[in-house]
Amino acid sequence: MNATFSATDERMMARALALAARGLYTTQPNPRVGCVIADGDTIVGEGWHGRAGEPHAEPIALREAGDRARGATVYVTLEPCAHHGRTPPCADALIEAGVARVVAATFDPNPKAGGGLARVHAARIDIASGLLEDEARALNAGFFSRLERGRPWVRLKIAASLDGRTALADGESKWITGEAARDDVQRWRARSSAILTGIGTALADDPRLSVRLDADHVAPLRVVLDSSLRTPAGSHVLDGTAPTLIVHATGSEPLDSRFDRVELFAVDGGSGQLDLGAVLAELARREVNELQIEAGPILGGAFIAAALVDELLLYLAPTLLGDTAQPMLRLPALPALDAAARMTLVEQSTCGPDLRLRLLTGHPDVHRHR
Ligand code: AOF
Ligand code: ZN
Repeated sequence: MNATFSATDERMMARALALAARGLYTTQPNPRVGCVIADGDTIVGEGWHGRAGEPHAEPIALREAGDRARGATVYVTLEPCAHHGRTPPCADALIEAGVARVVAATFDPNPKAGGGLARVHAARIDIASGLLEDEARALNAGFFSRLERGRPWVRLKIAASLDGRTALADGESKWITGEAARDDVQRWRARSSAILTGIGTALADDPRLSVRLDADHVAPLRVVLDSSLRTPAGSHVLDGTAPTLIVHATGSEPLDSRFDRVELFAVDGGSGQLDLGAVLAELARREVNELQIEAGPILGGAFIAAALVDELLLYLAPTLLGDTAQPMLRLPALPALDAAARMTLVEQSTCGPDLRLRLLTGHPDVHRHR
């Protein structure tokens, strides 16, 4: 739709996006959605979706607006839903409230919920869409990825020295980056639907893959790729303190009670390498929107080589570990320099003494926001 938007429209939608972002850590598996109801330049109601099962953004804003919703403009960061899901259809609530115009930043890719704009339009209410669409999609990159591509948005987190080394030759890697960077990682974990690691890291570090953050959040699914089920008894990931999925190769079946408190899933792994596409498809089926990979150079390299990484979250510590230390990623040799894929640097900041870079492997225009 090629609608034209005023400066007020833009300001209101920017506000709706800021409200939507308040659900960053809590809406899983739902998208983060914000809504502003305005009478001209005056905001009369605001709302955002907080948690699946709780009200959507629109009814919250409508409640605040009360009678002032009649004849007003509704700005919503995702097309209003037209379905009876965990809550009644927002499109119907907007029609009933007698609003004059509904502006959506973007369409809802969920086939079960979408179609609300058309329904509103059929009730002779003005509609428009596409305002701050890139920003709205970026905020829910995982939700769109899951519904449009059938796989999560994949973020690979790496902490390395300035010379790109992630551990000493003997495997020691605690701690290359500082506390501020490690706290920052917790926030990226908290917004993720799942955190994935490999058996190498599980054996070497016994990670918890949990979120240690004061802010309210939905605990991410812990995922370990463990082809031949070598995760040792007593590992943190087997402790049952968070939902956990151990992915193994078809044919290697558990014979003991180590895995009693977790779920198991088998994928093809004939050549000793699990089918990563099948892993991602299964995670999408489990409504994983954003997946954060925190793994060693072999598994990280395999995801990169398979072109399954969307975003690189890279922390660089101002230190040098030298060429006997372990590399950032194991990748197949390149035939020539110009065969190396270029990424797009979208953000650079510091975390205490360390540098944080965010890079996208794909479409730079679509996902430039956090
Ligand atoms: C909206 N406003 O604030 C959100 C929407 O299971 P339910 O009922 O919560 O529905 C979830 C679906 O509704 C979700 O997958 C997405 O398509 C849409 N989310 N829609 O109108 C909102 N969060
Ligand atoms: Zn809704």
